[in-house]
Amino acid sequence: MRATAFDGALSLVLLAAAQFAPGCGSSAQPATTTAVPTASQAAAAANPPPAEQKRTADDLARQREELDQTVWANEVAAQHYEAPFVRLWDNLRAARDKVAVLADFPFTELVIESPADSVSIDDGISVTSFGPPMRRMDASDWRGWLTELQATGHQLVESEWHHSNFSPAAAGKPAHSLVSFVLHVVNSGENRRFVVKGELDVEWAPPGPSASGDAPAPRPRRVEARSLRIAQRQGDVPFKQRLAIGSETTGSDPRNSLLLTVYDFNGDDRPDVALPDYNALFWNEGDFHFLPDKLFDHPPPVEKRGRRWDVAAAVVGDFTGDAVPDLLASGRETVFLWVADASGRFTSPPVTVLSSPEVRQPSVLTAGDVDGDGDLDAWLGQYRQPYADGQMPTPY
Ligand SMILES: [Ca+2]
Ligand SMILES: [Ca+2]
Ligand SMILES: [Ca+2]
Repeated sequence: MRATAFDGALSLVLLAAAQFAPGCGSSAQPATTTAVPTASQAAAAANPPPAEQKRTADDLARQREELDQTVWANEVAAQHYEAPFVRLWDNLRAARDKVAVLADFPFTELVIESPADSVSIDDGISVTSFGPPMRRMDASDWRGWLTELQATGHQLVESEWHHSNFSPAAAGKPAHSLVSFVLHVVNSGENRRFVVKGELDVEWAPPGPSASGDAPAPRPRRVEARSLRIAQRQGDVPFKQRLAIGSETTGSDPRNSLLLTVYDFNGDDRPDVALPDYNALFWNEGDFHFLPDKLFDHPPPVEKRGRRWDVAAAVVGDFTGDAVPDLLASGRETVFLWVADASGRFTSPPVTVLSSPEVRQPSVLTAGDVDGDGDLDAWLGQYRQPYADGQMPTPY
């Protein structure tokens, strides 16, 4: 089917098939279409008698406990063992003296590969890979090495740590973890930046006795850093700020904007900048000059919060088939389409495309011809509430 001019009956396909579970992809499940209950059914379901509520809660708690001890047992153990790395990451983020935090990380033996090959890639960046021989350190060597790095001007700016694999202790073999990490290090004196990536193979010490009766805190016995790569570059940072769009043009601080939309709205081959949630448009006049303007003549009729529309997602695309890009945007409960006029301006009031209850907590909106019939379809991803409708995120 060829795209036709917009006639008020927009053939928008909203695929709400990917509602997101918080924090963990493995809990995500495709949403299914369900019948909407009547108001009285919904009220009865939401307010069962207190005794029944307690029974339901007790059942759910018991079910969770059973699953944690069976299906999720390794996951629960993995969460227990990763605690030292979670604490390390939290402390590094909070600390000014990041070296002191690293120096305090408990372990018995640390094994690190040695620098091997180095290759130059684009933009003056060199990448060093590591390999044998292995260098062994105890806690005292480790602290000395960190002090040396600090004395020569190296500063840890930020880091990431992810527990990517866990093997529980079995058949006399200790528990093992694989932790991937990234360190961003700067040496201001040398105007040099480093990105260190690698994996830590962690052998956990056998759990000792615990005075409190709780499971004792896990402690790494041997930590082997491997697959190390260090990318480094000397020189000024290549990106420099050339433009700041301030509150004088948007009425409030646009740093709170959830949406930055870059698109050539008037077809002059210069990309323009729009903040749909601030009803702001900046026409690109070339050489980093941007002329502030309103994006919509008719801003969203509802869901205003302060001077900003509480828009969750937006996408630019020609939904009407006249070769002029339109703008589809979703608030918390309504999806609107602004149909552009021939000059690319949004002068007409928006059309309501979809509203609650189908629109619940939209997070992302994109478009493409999903069904291959020649017109543009839209895809709306929505946040999936934990604990809603009996859904439990355990063990996450
Ligand atoms: Ca333009
Ligand atoms: Ca259009
Ligand atoms: Ca289509």
